[in-house]
Amino acid sequence: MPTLRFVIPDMACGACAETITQALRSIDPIAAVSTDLQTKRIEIQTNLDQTLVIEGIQRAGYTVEQ
Ligand SMILES: [Cu+2]
Repeated sequence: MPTLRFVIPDMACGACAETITQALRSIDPIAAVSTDLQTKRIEIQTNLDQTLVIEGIQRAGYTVEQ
């Protein structure tokens, strides 16, 4: 699966990371999501289109930087 990488500046704690991970799993149940709170980076392995992934994160309430 392709890997998408973004920066999420507002991802401040584990609860944020969990909220975002759940939001992504709801649109792709087999997505592999890894987050790094230090660098605010997220890595998502998914076959979904990048636009859908960004929208999913934004719908969860977070800003996405590429
Ligand atoms: Cu948080």
